[in-house]
Amino acid sequence: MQHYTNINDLDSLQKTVAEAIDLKNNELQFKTLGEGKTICLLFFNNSLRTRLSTQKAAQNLGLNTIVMNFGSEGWQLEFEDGAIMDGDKSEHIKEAAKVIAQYCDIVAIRAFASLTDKEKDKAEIVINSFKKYAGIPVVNMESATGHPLQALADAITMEENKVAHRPKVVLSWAPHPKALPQAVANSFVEMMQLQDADFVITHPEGYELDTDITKNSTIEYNQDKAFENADFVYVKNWSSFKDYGKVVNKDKNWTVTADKMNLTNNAKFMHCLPVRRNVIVADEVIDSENSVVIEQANNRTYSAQIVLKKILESLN
Ligand code: SN0
Repeated sequence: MQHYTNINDLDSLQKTVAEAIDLKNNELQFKTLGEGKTICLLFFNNSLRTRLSTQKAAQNLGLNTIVMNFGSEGWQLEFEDGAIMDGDKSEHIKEAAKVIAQYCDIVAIRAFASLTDKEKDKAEIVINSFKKYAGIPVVNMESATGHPLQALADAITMEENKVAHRPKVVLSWAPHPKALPQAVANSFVEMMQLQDADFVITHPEGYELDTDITKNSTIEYNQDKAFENADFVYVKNWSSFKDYGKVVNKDKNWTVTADKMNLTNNAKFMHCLPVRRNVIVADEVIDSENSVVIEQANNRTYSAQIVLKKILESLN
């Protein structure tokens, strides 16, 4: 595998999940694979799990890691071709990417959606510019439209908690005070499209995700109905795609409570974290035995490690 910027970069999701679980059982089995090689982790936005788990994953493979909080410490980058750089942008991506590529063998990038310019976000300017100019493997640590390392960790977590029958999996929107990206939800949808499951997306009207991503996935506007018989409930807020980046509804009735979970088939509660308690989910649910959020976060290490392993194998 050359780059990992989308879940579909994996040749087989099911095989990769099995390999990740095998790694988890013996995480140092490839501890010399990355010897003498370096990964740069560039953060244009905040992080807890992504930063620590990706660094841990790299370390388990013997890779050296350089972390940079580019958003607060780097020069402001210009991405437009032919720009007259007389404003606040100090450096062009053409130089920055080529320079960074001289210091490392893999570059991993976190650059959230602007939520102001739909076309630019959809074009994945940051990730694609690094792909174009750096000439080394690029890993997506949450871009404008996707968070494929999270989706792979979610697939691992679902495999570990699987039920005997074909599962019903619900992706539910929940309220949030701020406008958040659609990236986590998008990658979860793309991952679910590779699974054998009864998959339902539920959100209030106006929160439809990009139809280029959801394609013919089932949408149910009644959250209670969607939750009926669910085996997994994946909860996430996102801002409107249609009314791009706007918060068009903060309806408290969408908060996931014990009453809502009682509609399900004893479903596992999932969330990528960080989560706003008692806004997205009631304490009684996230603190319950059915909550697998801490396992999801643990699986971020093995999701990153299997991806880095595949990239390293293609370099060697
Ligand atoms: C990010 C998002 O894409 O929704 C990262 C999730 C992995 N989440 C947030 O920015 C939450 C911020 C907040 O204030 O709750």
